[in-house]
Amino acid sequence: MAKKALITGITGQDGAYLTEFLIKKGYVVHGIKRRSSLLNTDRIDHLYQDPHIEKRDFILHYGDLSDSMNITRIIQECRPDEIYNLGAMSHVKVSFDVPEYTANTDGIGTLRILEAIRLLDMKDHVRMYQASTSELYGLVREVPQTENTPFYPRSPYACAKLYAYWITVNYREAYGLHASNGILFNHESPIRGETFVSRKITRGLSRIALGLQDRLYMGNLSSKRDWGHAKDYIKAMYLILQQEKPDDYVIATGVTTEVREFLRKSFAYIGIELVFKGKEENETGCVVSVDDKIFIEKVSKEHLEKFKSRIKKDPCVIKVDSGYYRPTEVDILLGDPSKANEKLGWKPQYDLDGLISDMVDSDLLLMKRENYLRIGGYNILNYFE
Ligand code: NAP
Ligand code: G4F
Repeated sequence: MAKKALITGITGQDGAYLTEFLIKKGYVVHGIKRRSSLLNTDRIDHLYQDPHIEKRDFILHYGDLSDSMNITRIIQECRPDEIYNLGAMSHVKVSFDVPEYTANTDGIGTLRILEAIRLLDMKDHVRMYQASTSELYGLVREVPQTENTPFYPRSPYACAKLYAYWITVNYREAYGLHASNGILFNHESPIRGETFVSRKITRGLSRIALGLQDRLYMGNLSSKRDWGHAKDYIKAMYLILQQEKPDDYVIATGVTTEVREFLRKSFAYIGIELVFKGKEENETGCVVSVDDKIFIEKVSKEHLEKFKSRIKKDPCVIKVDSGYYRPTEVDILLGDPSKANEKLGWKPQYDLDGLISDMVDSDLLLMKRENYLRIGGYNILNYFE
């Protein structure tokens, strides 16, 4: 019998990669998607199977983490061997705008799954993964952060995830559930949501190079993150659930980088050298040189001259807009993944340069398509992410 996995948040970045990974391993994957007025399954459409086919290994259910009866019914019907709880309102800045919704989905949503497992008497049958986060460390108590570093959440998102973390530990200790937390540091990819900083940069850079946009407005350039690739991180989720005993693990690369440096590296990848001047709201990132050969190889010869003539008039392609600042910021995240290295045998394959090249290559392709549409007379929207 094939193993069955149930994934909440299957339409998200991690849900999509994990589904692909588990199907390749021979799993039958069930996923919970939200009803929306427009289809929101872009990231998993390539896996879609006609519901009329008899033996499917990919099945979607309508549902929502705010609806306990729905969650309980789906778990009862699927009877999964493994549950990956990835569903969440996952944007830190947005959580300040929708704090109650975030607490309900990200915090109580986790409780709803744990309670369903308990009430359905499935604790000896099912293993559960909780998508915990390095945001729990917030105002960090030590650098680097390990499984033993105390938490100090700095946003409604992190507070909701703090509850989810501890309720997972509590159900493990109180009822003997095989429930584990993966404390994952930031992980990105070509299918990362467009409003997270990495994707905002790689999309914005591609649009600037192709003349679809003049500049990028950014928030805090000095914060530091430990960035990895989502393709590596979903493997850690799987490994955590294959352990005989449930436990909590830090998943990180062990390298931290400023947002400013992420920008510099991304632009350099297509041959544009940026220099940053000024402070805080007055800081700008300006083009000081262009490597023609690299730009032509990555973008095109046609766009090189146009780009150069544009930056002659205004070389400052990065400006700061304090509207993107958060009421309370997490200044530095740096994870120590030693436990995961040793116990799970997990090691990331991608470094930051590999991540950036994957994302920029993919966004350049996407934006070239936008440019063809523009040339064909279609209306191209401006994005303010
Ligand atoms: P993501 O791309 O934002 O995906 C979130 C998923 O949750 C989407 O499928 C979304 O559905 C779904 N969702 C949102 N609200 C829901 C609700 N009320 N009920 C059911 N589903 C809901 O996030 P991700 O980057 O893949 O991250 C996966 C998980 O890991 C999240 O829990 C996140 O908080 C956590 N995490 C992420 C990172 C990271 O760096 N990526 C690091 C640590 C922890 P729609 O598509 O309909 O919006
Ligand atoms: O990309 P971000 O929005 O990610 P953040 O806040 O670190 O959260 C992500 O990682 C967490 C793991 O640590 C996850 F739990 C969470 O679900 C999410 O996936 O911002 C990264 C940094 C922040 O310090 C932010 O202030 O980049 C800074 N930043 C600077 N300018 C910006 C911008 N962030 C965004 N989103 N947009 C900007 O223009």
